[in-house]
Amino acid sequence: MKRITVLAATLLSLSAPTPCDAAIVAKTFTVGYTKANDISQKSFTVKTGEKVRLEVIPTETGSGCMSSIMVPGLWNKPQPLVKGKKIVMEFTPQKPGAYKITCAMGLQRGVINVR
Ligand SMILES: [Cu+2]
Repeated sequence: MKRITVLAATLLSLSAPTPCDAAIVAKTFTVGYTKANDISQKSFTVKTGEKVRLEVIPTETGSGCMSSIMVPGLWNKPQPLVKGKKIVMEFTPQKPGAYKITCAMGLQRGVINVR
């Protein structure tokens, strides 16, 4: 008579919820980009002291003047708009105001209103 040993290693993944990025990143915006329409949302409103994550997903590669994006005063490093390459800009506004969303040269394409 053969003995069959069944090793039942059942792991129950019922761990308690842990703090995740959602708790740290208060506000996330995800927008698209095309050459014709630029960013798909152009006006944003956030709160002072609130951490903001602005994601841009280009479906086309930008060219010329508006082929990069930045937010002077909040995100000062121009990011190139490249097809399929997600751009993530994270910042925590410290002062209220209307912050322009621009190209690297400073031409406005949108605004972030910090209340
Ligand atoms: Cu420009």
